[in-house]
Amino acid sequence: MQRVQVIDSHTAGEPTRVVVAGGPDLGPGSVADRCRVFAQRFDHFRSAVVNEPRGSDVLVGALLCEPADPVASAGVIFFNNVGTLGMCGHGTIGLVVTLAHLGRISPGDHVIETPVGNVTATLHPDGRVSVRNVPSYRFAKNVAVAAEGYGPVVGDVAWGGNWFFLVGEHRETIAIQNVERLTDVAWRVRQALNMNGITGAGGAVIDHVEFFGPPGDPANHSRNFVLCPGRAYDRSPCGTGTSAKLSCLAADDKLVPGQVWRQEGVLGTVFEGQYERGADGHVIPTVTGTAYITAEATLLFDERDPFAGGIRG
Ligand code: PYC
Repeated sequence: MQRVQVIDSHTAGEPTRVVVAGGPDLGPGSVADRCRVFAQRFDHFRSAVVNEPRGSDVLVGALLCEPADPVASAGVIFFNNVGTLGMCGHGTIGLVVTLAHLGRISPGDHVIETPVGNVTATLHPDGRVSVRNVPSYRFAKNVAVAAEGYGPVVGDVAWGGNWFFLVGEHRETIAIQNVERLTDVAWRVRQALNMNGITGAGGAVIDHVEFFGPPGDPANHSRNFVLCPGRAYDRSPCGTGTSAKLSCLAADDKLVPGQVWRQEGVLGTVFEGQYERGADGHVIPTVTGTAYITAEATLLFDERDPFAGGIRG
């Protein structure tokens, strides 16, 4: 019987499950190196932690690791129902609140090593967390794609720690009552991108699709719907998706450095974003949100259980 200790939380409605003990030995190397080992050799562990019957499609896992970079106080590998993620904004907020819950960190700045670079998380005295993300940028503007059964869609391709296709003009209503249709449309867009060879830099697969619409609350600037790689939608405004959005706003001169962008997600929860200018036309986004602990648990993987490795779609 394998025992895996986890702490669950949600950030603006989106769940994170941090593996704090019982994870696989990934050997030496950077977190990026160990993420490759995790993806190649421990996919059953990924699936066992986040998929049914112990989890669900929406759950994002976070494997806490020793950092290789001496400036970092923790390392993390994020994963979901279908694979690993580069970075995860809501997950980093959940991780920081988890580490505070365990008494391992105090308010202040904490460097966290991720597979796509270091991020700095600030735990504020009131419990909010700001994540200074990896450099983000718009890769391509106004890219047209024909989604099967839907028609042409125009969007921007941007990096915010994961690859996004951001659609501002469409005929959809961004509302929780409409998530099944939004999921269907966004999935068609994603398939069309992939089938037409539309990628991020270096041929990277665009695996997140983001639709924007007017906010429900006039105090905010926009509402989004984000479809994640495994066809689950993000219940939060998506930290890496908000970072990608900030890079597009900066590229269009619609937001100046330090100006706050209040991004609502489909549930109406909010991340506050702002950016600094980085090198090579990139921006350094900072995204702020709140997470709450929902469970402390020990997962049991019984070798006799046919679903010990989770139910894979
Ligand atoms: O908050 O960056 C994020 C995220 C990515 C996938 C789900 N949430």
